[in-house]
Amino acid sequence: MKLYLGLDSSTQSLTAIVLEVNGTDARVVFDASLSFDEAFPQYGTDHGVLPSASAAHDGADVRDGGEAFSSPTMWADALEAMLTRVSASGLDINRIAAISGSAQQHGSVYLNGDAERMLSHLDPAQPLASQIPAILSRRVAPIWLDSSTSSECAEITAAVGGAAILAQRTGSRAFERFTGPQIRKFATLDPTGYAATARIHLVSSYLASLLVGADAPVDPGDASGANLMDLATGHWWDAAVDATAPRLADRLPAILPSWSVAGTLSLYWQARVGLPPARVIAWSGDNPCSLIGVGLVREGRVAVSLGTSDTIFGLMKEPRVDPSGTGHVFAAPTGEYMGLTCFSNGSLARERVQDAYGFTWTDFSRALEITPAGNQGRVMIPWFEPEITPAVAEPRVHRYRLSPDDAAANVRAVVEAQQMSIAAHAQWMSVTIDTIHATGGAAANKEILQVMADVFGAEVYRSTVSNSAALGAALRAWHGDTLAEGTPLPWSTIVAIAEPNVASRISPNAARHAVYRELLPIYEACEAHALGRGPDPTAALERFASRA
Ligand code: XUL
Repeated sequence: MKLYLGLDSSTQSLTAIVLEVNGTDARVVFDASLSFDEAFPQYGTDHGVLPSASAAHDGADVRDGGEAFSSPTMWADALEAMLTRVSASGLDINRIAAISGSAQQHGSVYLNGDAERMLSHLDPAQPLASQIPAILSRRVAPIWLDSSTSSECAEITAAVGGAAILAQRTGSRAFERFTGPQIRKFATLDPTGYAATARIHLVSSYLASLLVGADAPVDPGDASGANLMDLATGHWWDAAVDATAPRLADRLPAILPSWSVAGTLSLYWQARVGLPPARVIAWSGDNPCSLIGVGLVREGRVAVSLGTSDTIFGLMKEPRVDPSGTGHVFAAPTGEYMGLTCFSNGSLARERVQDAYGFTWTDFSRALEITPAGNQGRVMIPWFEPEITPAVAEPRVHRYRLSPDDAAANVRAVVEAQQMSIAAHAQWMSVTIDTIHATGGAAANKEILQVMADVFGAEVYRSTVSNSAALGAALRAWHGDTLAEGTPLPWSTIVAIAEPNVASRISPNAARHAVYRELLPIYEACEAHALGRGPDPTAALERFASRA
């Protein structure tokens, strides 16, 4: 029975999952995580991010606020620690046939001209991390939490002919955290550092390069988080590459399909931790890997993650693009596409309402139970924090026909607003959603999931997968290995392990779904009004409240 290793280098931690595969059955036989802050205090990270003082590195690269960096050396340290753990796990590691990985998207790692040669000659007598500084042309890596590149976004957008063209070609308008604007900022503010850079990797392709001891490709899934790839062709898009930085094309890795074999686990790892010469399948971003890890390999199934922020994502057969410019289209590891839209007022907004009334989660659920669907036309627009979707810089909570004193109605209002907002802002995907896999902390709340089912008119299942990105990486390793062996398995077989438990199913109620179908356009009118783009919707809400 073969083993497949999936790694997930996220913002705060490195996770490894090992699958044991028997024919078409897979089971998890190893699952471990290490937190960067706890395991590597010497880097001084806070939730995986370097403190700004230490990020005030080489002098040239510091500008006002919004910057977020992490350490490529720390990620390498974590990789070695985790592979050592896998090796010492008691598993028969010689059965590891393939390894793949997932990484936080958008982050970039800058390697110098010696890197490729040095990666192929790593010294197994020395820890990996001690050999990393010599291959870097930039000590730190900007990551997705960085919001400091607004001017670069504007410059790139103008140079390619506008936001609509950039979104149409690359899947997203320019976003501060995306790799292209980050590269432009480095090239502009530190031209010497940029000149010394021979290769710019994404976090995913950097870590894959460390495994194979060579320059690994990036996959289309992660490359589509760069504002640099032509989504339709899966190649770097010359216009965006040229608009971003001088001679950037020479510095970007090759883009190869997600299932490509990037190489073999290098002699360094074989000698240092005793792992076998397993195939290394191209790494991808955490969102494309999660798509697989949650089992979303057909259009119509989406995941809604109720975490710190709320996110909806799902497979799309065609690369449709969000005309409002808030959603993203990434390439999917299946060779298709995925849509993703993120909302920042997730758990935080739910908790703010809970705290305002001194409610426990039981009280919160009870409030949902005793209030009717549609909340009698009482609506909240819950922008407690700046919102990503729709873009709202100045946070403010808006209430329509809703008294702040009515605790139960406010609980229902926040939950209904979140679900209607997710539904409204997922319409651009043009996917008929029949099944939702709910993940994240708040998915434990059955009453919230009932509102979700009723708003979407879809079956909702609580996903039991705890680290969907690492599981997705392990499943991609399995899939890539079967292809390389000439015995490919269909994706539906590969993701069977992620199938949620039927017992967790929550079905929509037809009458309540009809209420939300009527309310949704009025909710959108409330949002437009709150954004200052539409008339006061109170009269429409009065009519809604007095119906039947
Ligand atoms: C997606 C995004 C995050 C990162 C970090 O666009 O910025 O989900 O991938 O996990």
